Amino acid sequence: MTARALPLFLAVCLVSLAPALGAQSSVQEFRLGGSAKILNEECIRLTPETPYVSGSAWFQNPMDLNYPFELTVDLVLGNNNELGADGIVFVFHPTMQTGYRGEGMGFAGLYPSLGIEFDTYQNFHLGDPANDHVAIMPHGQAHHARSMVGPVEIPNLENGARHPLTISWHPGKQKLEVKLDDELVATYTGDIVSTIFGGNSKVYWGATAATGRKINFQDVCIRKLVYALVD
Ligand SMILES: [Ca+2]
Ligand SMILES: [Ca+2]
Repeated sequence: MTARALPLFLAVCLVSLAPALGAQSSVQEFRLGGSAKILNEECIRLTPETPYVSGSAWFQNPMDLNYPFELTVDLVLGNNNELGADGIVFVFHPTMQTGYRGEGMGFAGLYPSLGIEFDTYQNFHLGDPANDHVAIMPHGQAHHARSMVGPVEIPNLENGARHPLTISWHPGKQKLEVKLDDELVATYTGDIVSTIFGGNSKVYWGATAATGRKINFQDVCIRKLVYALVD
């Protein structure tokens, strides 16, 4: 090899070490549990308008948090504002396991994990505010005294509309951002891989939802998923 050829050789090596980025939008690539059902080509209905049910949709491939990701979906949190519950949580966890349901929305008790909740029902004993809210929460701890970010109160979500949501992770800046309805609603800065997942960067992600005495249909509609594939 000549000296001139060496930089090109190194560049090819670096490219081949980087994982492939996945970008797709198929509801077929989720493992469904509980009440979750495919609604159409874009959307999964996590819960129907039925009391005391819960559903989960886990993306079938893990991703590597050492690389950036950007998950763009629409959330639909039903039509019942006064009589609606409970909300949707995006969960990151080393396996496709779902946590306790009901007010825990499929997230409670799951260790180690990171959850981003879109909560539409006030549970006083969990420190929920009166309004719909967003929070970033560690390890399945549903009480907001433990929240990493929030609860951040937001306008009513239970209006039947699609609410665009982008969750993005920038490992270089150690920054997790949550954008809902084109507003930045939550930002967490920290080393999630080491502080939450004990150094393990390979996690699955999914959306879980539940109803209680109060009910809503709750959907997640896939728009664009960009993430690093795990080797
Ligand atoms: Ca709640
Ligand atoms: Ca509401």
